[in-house]
Amino acid sequence: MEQPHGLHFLDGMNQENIRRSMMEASHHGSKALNKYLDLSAEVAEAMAQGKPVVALESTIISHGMPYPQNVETALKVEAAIRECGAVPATIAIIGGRLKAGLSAEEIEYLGRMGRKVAKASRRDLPVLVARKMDGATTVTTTMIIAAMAGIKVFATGGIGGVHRGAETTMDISADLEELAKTPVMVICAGAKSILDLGLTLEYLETKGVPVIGFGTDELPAFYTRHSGFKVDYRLDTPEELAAAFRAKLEMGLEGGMLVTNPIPEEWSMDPSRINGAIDQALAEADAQGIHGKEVTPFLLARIKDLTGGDSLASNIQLVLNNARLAARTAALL
Ligand code: PSU
Ligand code: MN
Repeated sequence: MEQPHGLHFLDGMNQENIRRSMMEASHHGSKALNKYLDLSAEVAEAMAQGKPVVALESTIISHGMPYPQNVETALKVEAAIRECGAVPATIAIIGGRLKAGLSAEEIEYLGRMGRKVAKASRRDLPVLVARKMDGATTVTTTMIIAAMAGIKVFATGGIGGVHRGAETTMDISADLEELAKTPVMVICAGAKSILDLGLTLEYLETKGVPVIGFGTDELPAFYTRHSGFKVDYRLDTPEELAAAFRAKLEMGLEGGMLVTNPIPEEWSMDPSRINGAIDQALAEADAQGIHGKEVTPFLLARIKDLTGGDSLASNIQLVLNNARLAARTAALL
């Protein structure tokens, strides 16, 4: 696969031209299911042939990791999915088009733009599309676009949830609502303790979202394998994940399924160190009055800085681990 371009990739080029050429390139061979949706040629072909496809989000690229590791990771994750015999469909909004399947240039573009790209949740879609803008998709919008494209399995790092202090801020991620209504299996490494994990599980229970531990009875806490909270069910194989999700779909039960896959032991972090960084980041966010959609990106960036980049290395490994499980599971659906 082509490596990300060097630092000069966007220099001196008019952004509008780049966007137009990217759109023309990916209009080719795309099969429109929804008039706003474009599948890449590779994803369209895989869907037509019934090959396994795994959706990937793009906010993790633009807002979740720094450049250039974000682009390198996104390409590595795609390669890992291909090695497992599935086709990756990285999802984003480019020039107002909903995209399932990005080119390496589009991934580079989102990675370079970073937090200048709109972080697009469900409420952002109408205006971004009407204005022909770009947007990086969160778990929520990646699920929406994956479902439009007919993709059933989605791998990411962490999901949004009920924030600590939500009883006064009402900061509850739209990701939880989407899991309640959109039929996509989301494979993640649990949730970071920037969230209130107990309240997040209560919310998911109310909304009827199954929370599965892959090979564990305990909800993993993203950087670590332990949170002290139990999952609803432990399933041990991709076959069991596929069977449970198929049963859900065939019963006509709306909504998705949350699979939490613990970070591999060798990459898990020391809990007291990571929790110290999380507590400090939370205190800084509070002192600086960070709120709304800025909260999660602010915390992710601060945690990375406070751990001297170690959290980034763990983050990359857990995403790869989730991508491989997603590819194996998608092959069974
Ligand atoms: N948690 C992570 N990494 C991420 C995100 C969350 O560990 O990159 C991103 C995902 O795109 C998720 C979004 O859907 O943040 C949630 O944002 P909010 O809390 O504003 O709903
Ligand atoms: Mn929020």
